[in-house]
Amino acid sequence: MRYSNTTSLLLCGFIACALIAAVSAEMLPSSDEKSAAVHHEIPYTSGVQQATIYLQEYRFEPALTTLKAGQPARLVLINRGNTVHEFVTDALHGVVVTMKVQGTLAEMQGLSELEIPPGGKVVLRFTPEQTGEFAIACHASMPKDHFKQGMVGKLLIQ
Ligand SMILES: [Cu+2]
Repeated sequence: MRYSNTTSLLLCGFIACALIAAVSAEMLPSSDEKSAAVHHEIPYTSGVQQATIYLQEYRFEPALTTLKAGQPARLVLINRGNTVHEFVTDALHGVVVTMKVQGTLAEMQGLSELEIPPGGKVVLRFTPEQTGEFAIACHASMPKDHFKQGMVGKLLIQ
């Protein structure tokens, strides 16, 4: 019961703690919904840049996503493949990221790796800080090595 749907999305590094906290908070009675571990999504405004990246066998679509530094961003990651895919990047190192997964919100300092199950959708909110060209990659290995199959892309922050 403790590990329900949300476990299908496995997280690594910094975010593991944040997700566990968020999942725990989700289980609390509604009066406790405003637990410190769960943050409400930043309200949508017209100043938010938006992008969607689809993950599938064996590529990111589009392969290149461009965001502006200093402007709030909403980045949607959707696995439309038939196997688990990863979103691995250095672009969000040290950046405060609010992540929404299956209705659960969590805020974390930095994000380096996400594992997204088939049909899974993750919404990331953050303000890109550092400009540069950052690789995004999938290092999943089932049924074969996704990285070797060419599952790499770029996040260009200008
Ligand atoms: Cu993959």
